[in-house]
Amino acid sequence: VKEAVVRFIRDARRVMVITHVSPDGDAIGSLLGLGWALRRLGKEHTLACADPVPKRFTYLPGSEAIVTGPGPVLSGSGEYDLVISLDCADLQRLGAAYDESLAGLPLVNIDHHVTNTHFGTVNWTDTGVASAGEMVLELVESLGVPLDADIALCLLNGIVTDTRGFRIPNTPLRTMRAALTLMEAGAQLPEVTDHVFNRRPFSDVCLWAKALGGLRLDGRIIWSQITRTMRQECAFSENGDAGLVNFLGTTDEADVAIVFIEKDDGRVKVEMRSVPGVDVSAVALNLGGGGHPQAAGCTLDSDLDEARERVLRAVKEATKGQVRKSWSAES
Ligand SMILES: [Mn+2]
Repeated sequence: VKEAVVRFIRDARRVMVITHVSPDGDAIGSLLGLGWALRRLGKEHTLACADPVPKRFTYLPGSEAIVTGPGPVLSGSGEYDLVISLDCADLQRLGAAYDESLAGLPLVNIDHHVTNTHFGTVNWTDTGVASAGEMVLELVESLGVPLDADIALCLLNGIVTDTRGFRIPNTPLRTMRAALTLMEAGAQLPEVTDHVFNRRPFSDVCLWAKALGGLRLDGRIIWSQITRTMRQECAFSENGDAGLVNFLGTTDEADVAIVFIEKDDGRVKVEMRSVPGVDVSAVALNLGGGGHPQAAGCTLDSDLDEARERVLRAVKEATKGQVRKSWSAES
């Protein structure tokens, strides 16, 4: 399948590359890494995302060239001959960046999520890697593009984000090897780690303070919610949870952490994390979302109260009988 992807890219003249809404460090990193590779190949291209690049990733080379929303992302996009989707489990996650003018074009789907719906003309999915960044690294090698420090930095940003700094269980050894390759090419791991984990604006901390005020522990589920009012009061301009769900996921007494986020359009975004042994990806998929066994999410067309009740019920049902894996157990 990768060979087919390489062929599509080689044959293309103008490429539109899109990553998912509410972009994380792997979305932005893999988008920019592939962008640099296309530039080295002399391919005209546009890098797009429906939501703005989070501030902590603007240190990545080329990030200012990413075309973003809110609102319509593209205009007059008729001249493209190939669309590439990166780090995206389904078509809806491309959001407003995948507009009607692109719908007739071949679509290459490059992703590592278990819940990928194979929505592309070509679907290169690999659930054996931790990040889309690693898939782009393979692509860079297959395309014969020399790996330079710019590409390496962007792709390492993806790996570090999706492995949470090499801390998630079952980080494949090949992921560690890919990281080493990127470091040998000039990417600085401390620089990436600092930007991904050690930087947050006051608006994030303010939001945590407000959200933690309504914290609940319900059985083995810890949850909290972020309202529109909280975001306004903290001048928090993004649609995410500022990483709160990862923090809640560290609670000893909980197996599942959930943050309910009231979006500007009134819908509710649900972020879920779970301990190894407990799977939240199936629940997310059932509710129209997707993700990984230990990190998944969805967006619901209902108010906060209704969304919360529905999700809590579904998670309790789905995780019944599942138990936290202990470190001595064979993984
Ligand atoms: Mn990813």
